[in-house]
Amino acid sequence: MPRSGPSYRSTLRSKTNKQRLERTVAMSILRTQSVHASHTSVLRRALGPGALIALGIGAIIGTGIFVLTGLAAAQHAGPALVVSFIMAGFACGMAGLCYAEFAAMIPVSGSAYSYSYATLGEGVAWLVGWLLVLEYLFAAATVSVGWSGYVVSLLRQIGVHLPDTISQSPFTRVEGRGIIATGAILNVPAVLVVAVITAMCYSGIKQSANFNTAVVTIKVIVIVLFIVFGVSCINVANWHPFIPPNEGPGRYGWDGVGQAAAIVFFAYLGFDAVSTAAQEASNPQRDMPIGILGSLIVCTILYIAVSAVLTGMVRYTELNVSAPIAYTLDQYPSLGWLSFLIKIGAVAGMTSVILVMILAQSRIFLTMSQDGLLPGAFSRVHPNFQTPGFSTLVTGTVAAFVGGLLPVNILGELVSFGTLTAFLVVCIGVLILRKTRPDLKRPFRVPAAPVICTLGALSCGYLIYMLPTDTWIRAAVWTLIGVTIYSLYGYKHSVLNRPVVRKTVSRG
Ligand code: ALA
Repeated sequence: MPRSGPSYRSTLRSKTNKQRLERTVAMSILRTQSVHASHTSVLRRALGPGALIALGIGAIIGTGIFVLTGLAAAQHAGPALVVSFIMAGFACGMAGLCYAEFAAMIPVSGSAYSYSYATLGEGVAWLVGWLLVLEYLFAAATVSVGWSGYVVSLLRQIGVHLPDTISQSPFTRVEGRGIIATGAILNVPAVLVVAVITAMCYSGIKQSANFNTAVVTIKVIVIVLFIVFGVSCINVANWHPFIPPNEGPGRYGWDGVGQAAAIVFFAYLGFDAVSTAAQEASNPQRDMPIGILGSLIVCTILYIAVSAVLTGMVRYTELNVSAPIAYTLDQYPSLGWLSFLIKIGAVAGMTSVILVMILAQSRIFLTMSQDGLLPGAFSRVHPNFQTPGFSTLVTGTVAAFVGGLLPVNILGELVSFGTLTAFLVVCIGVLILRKTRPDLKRPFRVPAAPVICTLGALSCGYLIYMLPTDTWIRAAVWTLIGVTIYSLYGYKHSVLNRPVVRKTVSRG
């Protein structure tokens, strides 16, 4: 083939153009946002340290402790469920410290999305933002299904029977048969709870926070009552063998303890939602670390105590039920009164989880829209309520739709995948920013950062690895959809693409 002449030159030119285009695309995906590009707060600053800790506890205690503990103990860890809670709490503690450093330094509503934008570039930031939808929006939907289950059973206890056709998911996943129709039409209670909470989030952060604080008080009191009254019923024989011998992949032994840790990780999820309230905190530099770490510490202590008492009160093999704490209390006639209260506490707990998840998701959408990666409507703020109205309505509508149609087992693990990925990126992000911008004012610093951040990243990586393979496949499909949206919309509309902004873009 001749290496000169017009056709060779044209091939060469088109090759050079292609390389230039590839370079431009790579540079655009890697472009970082200045850490000073924090958006001026358009929301009401109404939250002090107490409200922020309550917000964290509101998002954390819910389905995980009231529903998933039983399955994790009965099928995976046995009495060593306590160890699984410590393992998951350790991963979250490391990530929580990293979130605290970022949230005090960059107090914006975008959470892990904004931190990635400042450190790892727009492409990673978009992906993290997209995966956060799995965490917040899907968690709100997942928990609404759990809420519906508890409310239906409570109503039944007082003589009100809701037909399955309007209180169950129309679809479910059956091992070996895939997703099948159940004959139900819609999970109406799940849709209703999301609709009511969305209306509350739409109409003001102060009301939402007050409601959350009241609900959190109820659920914490109920859990403390369980621990206090349950301790006297512990039979230490139930703790033997502490780690039952392995019976196959993920079933008891250390393998099972790890698998249970990946499952109960869901119970911790939500402390990071505090960081999305940074623009509504009265003094974010001081109060963000207090809110994030305070709520995490309170919940870790409660979880470890609950799992020890639970597995001490009954044999772990009996715990494979949907309401393990209420079931355990039912085995002790003298504690029957507490069983009803536990159900009330569980409903209260799940209500506040849905509330904080909807608040958090709408703030992430708001920030992504302010950056140009989502349409402008998402950053519209309601003139009277000072809440991101459109984002809240979209979040609530999609969550209600998903919660009304799909069962928990299709949604739950995806939520953990999205969250763990965000945590992993935040842990790495702290180390990167310490290197690239050591000069930045850090009101809170992760102690022994290289050790803590590396341990945080490794433990989150381990928990991702422990998630089932089909979750990986579904997450890959979700990521692919995200990449497509970014290439068709975000990439072109990014604020960093606008000439006037480009001048101010720097590495910090
Ligand atoms: N941590 C929250 C719960 O357990 C998501 O419901």
